[in-house]
Amino acid sequence: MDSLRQSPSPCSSRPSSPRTPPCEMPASVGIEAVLDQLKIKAMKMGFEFNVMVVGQSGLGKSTMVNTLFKSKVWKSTLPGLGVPTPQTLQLHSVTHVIEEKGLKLKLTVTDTPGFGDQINNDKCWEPILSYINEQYEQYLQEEILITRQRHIPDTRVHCCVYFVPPTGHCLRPLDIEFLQRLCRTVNVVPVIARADSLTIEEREAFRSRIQKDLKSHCIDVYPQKRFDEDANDRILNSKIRERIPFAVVGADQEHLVNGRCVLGRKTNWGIIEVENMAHCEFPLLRDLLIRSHLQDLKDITHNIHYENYRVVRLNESHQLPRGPGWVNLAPMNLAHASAGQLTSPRTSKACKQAQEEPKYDF
Ligand SMILES: Nc1nc2c(ncn2[C@@H]2O[C@H](COP(=O)(O)OP(=O)(O)OP(=O)(O)O)[C@@H](O)[C@H]2O)c(=O)[nH]1
Ligand SMILES: [Mg+2]
Repeated sequence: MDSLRQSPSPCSSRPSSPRTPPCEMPASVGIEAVLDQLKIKAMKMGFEFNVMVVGQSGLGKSTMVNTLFKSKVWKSTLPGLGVPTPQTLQLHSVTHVIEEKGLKLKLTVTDTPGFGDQINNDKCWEPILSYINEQYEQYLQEEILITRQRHIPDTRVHCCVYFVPPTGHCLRPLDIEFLQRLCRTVNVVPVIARADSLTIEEREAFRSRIQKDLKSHCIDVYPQKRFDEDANDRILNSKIRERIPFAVVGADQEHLVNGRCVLGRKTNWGIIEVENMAHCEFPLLRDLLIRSHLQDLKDITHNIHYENYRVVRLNESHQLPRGPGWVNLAPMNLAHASAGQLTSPRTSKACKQAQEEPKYDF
């Protein structure tokens, strides 16, 4: 009898008769062990995470890349840190493997040349969007192979940090146009660059004006409200949405403050500590990227942005599949593909109208 009672038999829905012993619900079948399996698998595989920094020239993008690598979470010994950052002339990526408690994170930060210093800034977003789409294309080309790799290398941009100049006024037309295009292709987190040039009150006023501009121009930055999955997401993400754009300060030099070694900018009146929330919101940006939303950024990239790209590419291939799994994808010029391509199927009606102009220029 004892052994009968202990064995997990799925008969709880049947009414028990006086002859048959009453069936009890098994205490647990051990489903939670899946979590351990997932953890072990994740430890073996590691994570790939790719961030891109974009914005006008001189706003501190390259410095921020160094700040990210030098800050507490990603403390590393990258060669070349500490020397003055030269102007970025071409798009380039820095990859670093961070290991913590046996878990590996392959973090790639792509630095981009600043835009906006030309007289004609027409289509200055093209090289950036081309790069982002090239990464989707590479992934797609691997994915559609009949014999494909078990693990497709993921170079897709999971988050694009957009630097807004600290004008203190509102978003400039160029920022609006750039952001509208970026947001349809990638997760975008805007930041107020060089925030040390604004007073606390100016920062707050500037932030709320930017938030208003983003709303009125239907620029859906990360974390997007429409992708909140439940009430918990809504609560956590609403708090983040209230603080975006984060007012950040970048630095790649360490200084001694009260016996502590801190990352900061030295001024005549003291040190601006980048990891001190009383000084700037860099910790919020870092925590969003690495601590709280890394997997969500990856999921939205894969399930929404890449999916949009994939659907359009497969639809436009004009070739009927020749057998199971066969797709012929014509090569695409990612910088000059025709307007109207790669439209997000999930855009809301109101935003769709606003987004019809300008159209996609890949
Ligand atoms: N005050 C202040 N200066 C900063 C900040 N971040 C960077 N700088 C300085 O701004 C200058 C330009 O920084 P970079 O990081 O090269 O700027 P960038 O955006 O990469 O510039 P491009 O490569 O030309 O696009 C450097 O002298 C930095 O030390 C900041 O948060 N506050
Ligand atoms: Mg640079």
